[in-house]
Amino acid sequence: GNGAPRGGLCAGSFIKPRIGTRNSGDVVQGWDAGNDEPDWVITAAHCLRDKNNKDTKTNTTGPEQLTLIAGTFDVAAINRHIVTIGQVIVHPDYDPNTMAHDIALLKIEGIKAPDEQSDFIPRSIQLPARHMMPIVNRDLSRQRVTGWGRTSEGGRVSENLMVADVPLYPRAACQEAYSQVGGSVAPSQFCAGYSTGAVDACSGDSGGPIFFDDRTNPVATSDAPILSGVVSWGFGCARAGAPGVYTSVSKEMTWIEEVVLGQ
Ligand code: 4AZ
Repeated sequence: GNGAPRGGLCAGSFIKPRIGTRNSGDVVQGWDAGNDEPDWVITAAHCLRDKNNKDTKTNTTGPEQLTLIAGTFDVAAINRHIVTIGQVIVHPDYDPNTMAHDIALLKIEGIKAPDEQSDFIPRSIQLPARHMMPIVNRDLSRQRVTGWGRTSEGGRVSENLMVADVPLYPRAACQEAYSQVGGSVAPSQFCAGYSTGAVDACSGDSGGPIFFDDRTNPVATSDAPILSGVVSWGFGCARAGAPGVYTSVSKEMTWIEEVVLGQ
């Protein structure tokens, strides 16, 4: 996660592209949750835009304005990694009005380990392959969202990482619900939550991951966690009929690979 003292609190996910070769010599691309240091952070575009500045050429937060911490569940812990960012890349089609393409990439310059031994080392989460929906063989009734955001609407942000499990919300019902409050849900977004509310992401969780983690699901086949979405927005938090809205990572893979693999 990252905490910017002068701006808002947001979260993010580490990724690392892995380019290798198969026996045949074909180049294959993968997005492994590897042991190597991550190269990039995926977060939300709205975490990096100054709302008071409407000039899209100048309103993006610069790398030097970001404080990014990692390797800890407790944001106040001293044994945390400090991540320096070299480049901030906001999705070119990010629309602050509809929140479409609310996604950004941060190029990692370096990761400084704490002097005190930390409990956790920064690792990356697996991304879906290009054009492949991340939902193959995954349990749609249960995706896991994490963050240090508010623990209730209007409540306080959390010092410790919080976890919530939410089901995919039917697209038509989500579009219908948000059209009534003047919002919209684009094809590059999806909704998750219960129709009765009660479990949700909230402000401060933005930019962080929603992912399939079948390792923690007793009724699913076990596999590596895979990032399915980025926490983006919602009408309040945990309200009935107002699920969380997420940027779909699988729908953004063409752009991500373009940036990260330089294609
Ligand atoms: C926010 O303000 C925000 N209930 C993030 C997620 C949700 C609502 C608001 C989802 O960043």
